[in-house]
Amino acid sequence: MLSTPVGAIGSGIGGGVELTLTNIALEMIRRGHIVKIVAPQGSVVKSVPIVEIAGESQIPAQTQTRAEPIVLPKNSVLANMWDYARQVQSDYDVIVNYAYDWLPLYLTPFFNTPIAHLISMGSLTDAMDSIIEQIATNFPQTIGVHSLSQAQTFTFADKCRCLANGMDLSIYQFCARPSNFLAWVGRIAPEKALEDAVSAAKITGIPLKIFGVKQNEQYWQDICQKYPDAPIIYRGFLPTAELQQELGQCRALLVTPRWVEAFGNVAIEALACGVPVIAYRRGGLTEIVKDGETGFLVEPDSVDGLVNAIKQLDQIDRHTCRQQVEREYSQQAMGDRIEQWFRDILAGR
Ligand code: HBI
Repeated sequence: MLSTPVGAIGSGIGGGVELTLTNIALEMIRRGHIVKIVAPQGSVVKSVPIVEIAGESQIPAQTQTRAEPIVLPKNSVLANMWDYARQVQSDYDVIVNYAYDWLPLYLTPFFNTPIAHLISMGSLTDAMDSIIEQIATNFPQTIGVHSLSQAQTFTFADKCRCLANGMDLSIYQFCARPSNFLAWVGRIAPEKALEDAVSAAKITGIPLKIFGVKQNEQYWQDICQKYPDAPIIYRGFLPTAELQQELGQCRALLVTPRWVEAFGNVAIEALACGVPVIAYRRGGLTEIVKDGETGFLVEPDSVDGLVNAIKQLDQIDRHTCRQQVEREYSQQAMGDRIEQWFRDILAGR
């Protein structure tokens, strides 16, 4: 399993992919498979063997324009990770790629061992779209995505395999009676539109707890200057065990993506704690939040929509939130989907 080259696992820079890779690795080991993770130097994943690879990080794809050419820094960690994979490929049945990058996709035909690509974001650049389409066409079933809406950002949605996502729910404690807080969780960057959640907190007067890496410091400063008296509490990037403990105490999680969120791990984490999700009707979240049952889907980019939904939170039964993730997004449910994916790829060979 080759991780994202944008940062070490555990740094938070890899966003949801870090959690997704770790959860799948642990679940495959639980099912008796032998798993090795290949990741940038400094990566830490408890109880999974890791090969750490040195080299320069890849530029985050979401900061690039559509026409951006493929760029590999000298001594690229991505290139080094895939040279390692080339050398050891015959020891494995399947290689799983978690990077949203051109190189692993381009290398697929050069490998003897089949490669399963878990594409973690929607369409971002022309170069990525065309190489993903090429592999989706020539290596059927090998392009995995997290949601139908993510697949639909590509012209070849029908060639994508929808896997949803899943996580170890045992580390998420259900909280029946919350305190008077709202929550926002994610990489603090423009595409995640934290400012809308801050604005809703200011209007409702309900304090907003903010969790996540300040990936864009200037963006954070701009929000603090624009909303100096908003009731916000920055809690930093917490390990999952601590995050879920505080998240569970909140009345709702606000998810305010400006872009098509491929899935919405944070929404699953909140629901697992019994926390309703109020999200823009955009991207993978529309396939997770059951409007009026486990939260609310509101008009994208509408702060008023967020505020109105916050006022209706008493309608939501927090037990329903936990029950939904147990049914659809447990480690076991995801493990079944992943194992079947690998089997179909091997059968297709
Ligand atoms: N950018 N180039 C590149 N490669 C990745 O693997 C990558 C990225 N940006 C964001 C990212 N991965 C993850 O944080 C999201 O897919 C969750």
